[in-house]
Amino acid sequence: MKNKILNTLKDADGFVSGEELSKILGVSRTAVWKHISKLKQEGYELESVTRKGYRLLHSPDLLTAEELAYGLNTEKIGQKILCFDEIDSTNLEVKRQALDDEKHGLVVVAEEQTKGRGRKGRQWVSPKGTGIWMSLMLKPDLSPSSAPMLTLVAGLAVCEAIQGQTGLEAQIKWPNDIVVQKKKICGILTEMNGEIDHLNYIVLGIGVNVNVEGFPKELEDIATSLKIASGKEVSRVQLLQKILERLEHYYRIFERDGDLQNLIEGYKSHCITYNKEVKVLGPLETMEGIVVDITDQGELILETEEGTKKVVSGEVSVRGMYGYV
Ligand code: BT5
Repeated sequence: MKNKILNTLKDADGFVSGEELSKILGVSRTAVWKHISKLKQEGYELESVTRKGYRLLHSPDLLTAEELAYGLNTEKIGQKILCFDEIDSTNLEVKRQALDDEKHGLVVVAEEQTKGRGRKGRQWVSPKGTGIWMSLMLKPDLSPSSAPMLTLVAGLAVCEAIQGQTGLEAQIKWPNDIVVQKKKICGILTEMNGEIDHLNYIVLGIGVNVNVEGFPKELEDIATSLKIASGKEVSRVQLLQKILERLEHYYRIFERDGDLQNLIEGYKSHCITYNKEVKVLGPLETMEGIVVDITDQGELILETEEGTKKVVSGEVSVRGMYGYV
């Protein structure tokens, strides 16, 4: 009911009388008034004027299912959104949801993560109310080997959403960092559940430092937020919606093609690792060279002194970034 009132006021873009609201919703005017008071308590700024009714002046930037659903322009991704005030990790929650056979496109969002994770069990700092900490469940009709490519698909989507929403230039550090002003603003963690030859589902975790104002000492030199970089507060609701919309668009192309053949040029144009001198910490060896190409499977082609090498995964340091000189 409260949401219906909210959506009616948002759609109206002006005053709606108490009488009209009670008619539309089929409840008494006292009930309408009670819901309005509740909305005010939640941080919505509402003006009430005698004989005119109610008008919505400002919505708080809360990551609630209602706020995120209003105006979201996607068909599958985000058609169900679960929001938590606090959670261990949104990736873990998607896995728990999967036990109930959740559908493709489920999105889990939290205001705060107490055990936010990066790759290889590293920590992801996720302070309350200032970031987008979310995970998606995706069920592509593809083989397990295609899973890592989804990190690149998501990177492209986040990069464009950030640029579109803030005007800041965002770049991708292969494979899973989004970088603004040479510092990390977003990390992506892609996990897979499946068997050797069958993919059950993918958990795509995305963490964006939106309005974070400060970082722990050890991250100060490598991390930034959209607020720090632009000097302005950024709407998490609008950015999250944009990310989901761009992601659905690119995901469709990726699922149709089964690889990145139609996305890789766009990816390269944002990729800070492309055409750069890098050091790769692989599982077996460390390599240095220049990234001369990125394949349709998302692998780096590295020109080294010992010849051309293909990099499928690993930690990549780009010269001039994050303290690598
Ligand atoms: C990542 O790992 O960058 C993937 C991060 C994914 C986070 C999202 S949030 C929603 C979802 N739920 C989760 O539990 N995780 C996902 P990696 O490349 O391993 O980078 C981790 C490293 O980034 C850490 O070791 C720190 O050095 C640094 N780091 C930690 N928190 C950060 C932050 N908020 N901003 C920038 N850098 C950070």
